[in-house]
Amino acid sequence: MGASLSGCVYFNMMINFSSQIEVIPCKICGDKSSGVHYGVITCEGCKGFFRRSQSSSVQYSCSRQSNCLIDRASRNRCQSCRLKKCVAQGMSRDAVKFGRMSKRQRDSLIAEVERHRQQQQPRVHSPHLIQPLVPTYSCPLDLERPIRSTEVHPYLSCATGEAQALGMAYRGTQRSGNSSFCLYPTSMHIGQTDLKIKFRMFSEKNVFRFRDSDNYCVCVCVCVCVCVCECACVCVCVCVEELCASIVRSHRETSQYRVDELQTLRWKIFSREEVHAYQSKTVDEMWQHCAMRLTDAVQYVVEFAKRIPGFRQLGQNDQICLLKSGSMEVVLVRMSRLFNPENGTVFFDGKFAGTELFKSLACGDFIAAVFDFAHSLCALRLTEQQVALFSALVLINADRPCLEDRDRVLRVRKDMELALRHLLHRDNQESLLHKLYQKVTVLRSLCALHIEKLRWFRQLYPFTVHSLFPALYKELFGSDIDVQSVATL
Ligand code: HC3
Repeated sequence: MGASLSGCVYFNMMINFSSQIEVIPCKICGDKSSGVHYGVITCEGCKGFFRRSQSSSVQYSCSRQSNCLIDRASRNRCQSCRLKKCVAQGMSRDAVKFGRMSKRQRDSLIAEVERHRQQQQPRVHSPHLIQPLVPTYSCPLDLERPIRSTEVHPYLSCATGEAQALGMAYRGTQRSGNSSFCLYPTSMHIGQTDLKIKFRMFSEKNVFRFRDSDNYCVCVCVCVCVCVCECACVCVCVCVEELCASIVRSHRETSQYRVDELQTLRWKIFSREEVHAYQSKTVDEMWQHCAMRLTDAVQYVVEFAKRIPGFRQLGQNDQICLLKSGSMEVVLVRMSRLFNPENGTVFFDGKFAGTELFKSLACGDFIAAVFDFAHSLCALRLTEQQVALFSALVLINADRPCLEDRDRVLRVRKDMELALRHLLHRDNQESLLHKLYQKVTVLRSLCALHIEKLRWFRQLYPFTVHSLFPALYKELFGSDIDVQSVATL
């Protein structure tokens, strides 16, 4: 698995590259780079220079020995040597896009970015005790604003008075006005492995806020807890409300469509003629079309994953493993948001479509099963928050066989479970949890069936898959070794 993961160029790119390539200085002059241009990491200046040099009217010559130093200060002194260096570094007019770099170039670039990433791992300035232990959450508050004690967290004002007096039951929720707040002990509390806590006493003084390496705000409370065994122990807690809010925000920001907007579009249904046009496509045309739509949807899921608290802190191979095995499942969860159970249609290509529109895919059983699933998930009438947390739970799955650091994934997974349980508790819908876990099993079999269909299609149309399918789609579903490990989950 490891070897094949290192070939996950597009995942790597999506996860890391956009932000990280620029940490590598321009290969020509050493100035700050702005990305990969003509196949090489360069600054804007060298990019423009190379573009101009490609005009047929341009001829440069060196007045020295053709070995001029090219750096930021001297780069304009000798155009001939600058161009020579561009070419020597591999710049080429044909390699306009990163995607067109050779595999060797891409691999060495990935390795280089990884080297830089490791060299530039930020130093932790937070309290030694807490920082290595707590997961990181994006904070819904404005981080630039100084935090006044009364607004740190509303639960604190309760905690010092009411809650302290009454004690706060484990998993108990403190309600104040419309909002409820709950501190969950994470698995990282100190000196106690049993989490059966009866009361927890905390005060404002014990709340620490700091920024993690991703500049997220982390809110941690160190508090004295009284366990069921009546011993007092010190716990490190994170605010589960913050965790929920962060996941919901990630979901909102990465949803292709807003549910409320789609409600108003329900009348937009494909006409008979339009459906016929889809049905008249050849099998491979329709597969190619759907593969592209599906790939678009997956890209949003990748973005969602990257914003799940704790996901980016996993090893890169594990991030990729989770995405490879879980992104299709999340697409199917998301599909329920765009599904109209009244007429069994899904929002696809700008209008609502029934199963018949996908007829030319020639895998009616799969499409019917996917629609059935959407129907059954819709029947649970999940809120957007619940969909968000369920999606995170589907993705952060410590049972995926390809994982390298299962324990680390498990810790993030536990946070997702806590968050979902907390939300359902708050919504007074705890009975949903079991139903959602049942859906996970259905998702797995749907994805296995999807892979089976792709194998069948690839036998019939190897060229279409090889040459016309999006690279990301192939990386996700196409490699037999990886696919088998996904399919046998
Ligand atoms: C219909 C679809 C699955 C659902 C996809 C949804 C509706 C999911 C929610 C996203 O926000 C938007 C979206 C976009 C694309 C939709 C997919 C297109 C095709 C796929 C079918 C299950 C067919 C699978 C295609 C195949 C066999 C080529 O991989």
